[in-house]
Amino acid sequence: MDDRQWWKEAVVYQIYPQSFQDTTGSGTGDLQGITERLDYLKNLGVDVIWLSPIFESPGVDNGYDISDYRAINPRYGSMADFDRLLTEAHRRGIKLILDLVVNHTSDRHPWFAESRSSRDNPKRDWYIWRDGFNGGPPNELRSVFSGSAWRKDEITGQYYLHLFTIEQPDLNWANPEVRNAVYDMMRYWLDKGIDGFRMDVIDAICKPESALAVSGGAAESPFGYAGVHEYLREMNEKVLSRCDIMTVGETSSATVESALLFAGRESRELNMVFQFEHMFFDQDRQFGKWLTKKFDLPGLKKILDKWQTGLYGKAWNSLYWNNHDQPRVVSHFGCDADEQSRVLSAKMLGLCLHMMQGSPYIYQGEELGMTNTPLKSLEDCRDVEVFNAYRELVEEKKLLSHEQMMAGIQKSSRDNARTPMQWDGTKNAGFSAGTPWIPVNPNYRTINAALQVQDPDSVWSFYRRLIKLRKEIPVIVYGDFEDMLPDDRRVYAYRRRLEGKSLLAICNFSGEEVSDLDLDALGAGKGELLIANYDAETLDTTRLRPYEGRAYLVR
Ligand code: TEU
Repeated sequence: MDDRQWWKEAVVYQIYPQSFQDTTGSGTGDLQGITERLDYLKNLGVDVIWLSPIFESPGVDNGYDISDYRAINPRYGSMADFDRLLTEAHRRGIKLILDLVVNHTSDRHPWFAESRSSRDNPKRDWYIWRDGFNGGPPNELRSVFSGSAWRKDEITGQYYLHLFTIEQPDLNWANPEVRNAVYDMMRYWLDKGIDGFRMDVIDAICKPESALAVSGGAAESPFGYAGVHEYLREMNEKVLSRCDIMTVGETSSATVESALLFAGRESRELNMVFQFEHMFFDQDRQFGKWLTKKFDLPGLKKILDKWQTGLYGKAWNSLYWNNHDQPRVVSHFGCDADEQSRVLSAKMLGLCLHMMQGSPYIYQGEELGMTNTPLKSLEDCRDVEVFNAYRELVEEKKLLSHEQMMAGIQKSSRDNARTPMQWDGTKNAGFSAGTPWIPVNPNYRTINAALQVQDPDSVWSFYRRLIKLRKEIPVIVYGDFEDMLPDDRRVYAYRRRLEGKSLLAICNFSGEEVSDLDLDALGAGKGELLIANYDAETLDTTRLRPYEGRAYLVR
């Protein structure tokens, strides 16, 4: 068995504070609201909460543009509110990790104000400045949020690098002063008692010269540049290794090979990483998330199989379908066309993920089977990524029609994940007594926590049972992995084995009945049924009903 660690056995719940619970009527969630909902999370059974950024920020990218790493955004409350939240979480045995956003700061951070003030300011080299080329940007590097990754600053006439919005200038990690300032800030929060970090864009913090050259031409992307490992080993040695904490890197460039470095048992960098292959696999090569292909289960299985087997015994997987950047999984990989399909597919997706090897992450509302939200016009949207992409693809370059872009926004916009948590059927789903910063999903009267917490057949109760199983059955956490039907286009069936025990998970991703599989041959007949999304007495081994999910323990 892999060496036992608490973070390997933990289930993490991601909270997007802006949309979780508002207690002041501001229309924005706050820390007091999270504290008031801790018993809900304890009841669900999660072990760790990850808070998306709560720090001082102008909010251009909803808090991923930080202007003071040691101050709480007053929209969310005070440092006393944070201290109370941390105390109350720990009192309930729930750990708390923060979102470390140090690839870039806000352009309103004092560090950047100094850096941009003059070419010889002592903090000039805390950010990445280059001369232009022939009257334009230094090179053709592009921002993730559309357009050039270079912005000309009139004060000194040089360009600064921003891999995201122009309001998010990239820090220069090659400068040891920057690294030490980040490490000091990390220690500040660790000294307050937090239990770890989720590290934003951590695979892009090291920029090779080939990404920054003043050439006017193509430039190498910094995402995944190998130099990052030197910085992470230093961070581990100087900060992370001194505490019993959990760390997860957001690494959209990660491959199994690089993950073995980021999260390898011997690599002394991070505990695990978020890979993105299963999130990107159905995206268009040219238009990315704005044009997605039809769902392809074999494509998804191939990726997840590779990660399950590629890291086993060498590194640790994170497991997620959702976060604040992804559309709701029941709308993305399941079916939200009718209530029965929504509930069945939400449970099946939960079972498929939680029976795998790795630490599962639940994004707020996923445990309710929350769906994408109607985004019929740009007025329904709030995300800077959407507005930048629409301007570039529809208005400037005319590469997509308005209708094509709106269809892509409906399917893939991050706003789908950012509508308020649906607590109950009262005004604004119980999220706020004021006007929510983003409209509540209109289906909140039928999809909300109040309806589900008491209902043993709800998605919420199913997720609660999945979490409980993980605590009771070691093969779920530490077992190996084998895909039993790799070529089947409808069904994901895999086996986990550990010390003579084996677990079998069978998931019908299709809305059709499947009756041509020998489930007995897979071991279904001999096993003890652990959990299923149809009534146990109706199961048989000759068929799988639409979106049917089952897990068996085969002794
Ligand atoms: O996201 C980084 C990242 O990989 C994004 O490009 C992500 O793929 C994109 O948002 C999907 O459309 C992190 C944060 O999770 C995101 O919310 C921030 O906007 C971004 O970094 C900048 O901090």
